[in-house]
Amino acid sequence: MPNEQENVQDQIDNQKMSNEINTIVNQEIGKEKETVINQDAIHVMPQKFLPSSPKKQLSNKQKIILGSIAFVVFLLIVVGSMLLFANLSVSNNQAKTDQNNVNNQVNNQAPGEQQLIDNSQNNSDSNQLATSTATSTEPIDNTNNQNNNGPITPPPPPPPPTSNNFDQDRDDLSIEEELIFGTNNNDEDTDNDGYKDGVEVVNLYNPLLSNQALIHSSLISQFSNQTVKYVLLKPKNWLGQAIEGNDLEIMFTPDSGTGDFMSISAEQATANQTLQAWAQSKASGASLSALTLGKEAKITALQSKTADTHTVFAKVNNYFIKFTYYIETDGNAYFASTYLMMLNSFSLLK
Ligand SMILES: [Ca+2]
Ligand SMILES: [Ca+2]
Ligand SMILES: [Ca+2]
Repeated sequence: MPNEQENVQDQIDNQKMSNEINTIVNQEIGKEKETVINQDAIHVMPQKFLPSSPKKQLSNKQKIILGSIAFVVFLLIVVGSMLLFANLSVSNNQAKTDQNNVNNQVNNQAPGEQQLIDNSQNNSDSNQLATSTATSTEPIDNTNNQNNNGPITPPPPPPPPTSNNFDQDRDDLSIEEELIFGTNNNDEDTDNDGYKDGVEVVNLYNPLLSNQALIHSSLISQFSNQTVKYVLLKPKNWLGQAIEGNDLEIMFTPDSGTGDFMSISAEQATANQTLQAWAQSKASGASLSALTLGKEAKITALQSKTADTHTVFAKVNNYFIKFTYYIETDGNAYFASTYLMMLNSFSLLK
């Protein structure tokens, strides 16, 4: 019996051992199979078919913080925009105020003051007119230059000549005029009598000879109109002719090529129209002020001129006349002193 039991026990042990061995062998075989299968089953799915990785979900705390930051940034943008807009509005208002102030200053400027400035900007006429009257016993009527609103600001000094060649010796005669009167372009007082060349010409004195009237100069001639009955001096080489045979329209043409010219047009005066009304109708809206025409003739009727003195109105016998200096488009009054000389020499024929 004991032998039988030992045999049974041996069989059992052998069976266990056999099972364990089988188990171990099977495990090893399985590993090998698994390894072989895994090597054969290598398969890479294209990335586009793979499910995307889930996004991180924000926590509620993070959401609150991000929302607060966005709100603060939005507030800053709004406040900044409002400040910028307000600043621009203030700047615009300030600019408008400044412009209004400038306009008010201009509008408040007295007409007489504006005229003084305009005259000073004119290259030489007003200065020459002032110079001519300085040596004359006949004062110019300056009543229109008076300012009732306060003191008049003195006009600025006259601007320099537009070019060095225009009037380089500053005697109020341009180069063209120095040629007309035979004076020295580099000497303000050619005959050394103490009076500038231009001053002598405007006041009807010969700038080449001391104390001689201009009418005796060989460079000057008289022009007379027998219809309207006036006479005046003109440069000898200038053409003075009736336009289309009509003695009422006279044109004076310089012999130089500057394009400047002068004209005297006359119109029969009517009993029911004053010179001032007629002149205003011809002045194209320009303001008129008083002027003494023809110092030699002592014309007593009211005469007037435009602000630049380049148009003068007068009543001569039974005619209204308009005496105009037309300046070529370059703006230089080449014959300003000659024009004043002609105005001052204007007189009535007996
Ligand atoms: Ca000169
Ligand atoms: Ca000179
Ligand atoms: Ca002189």
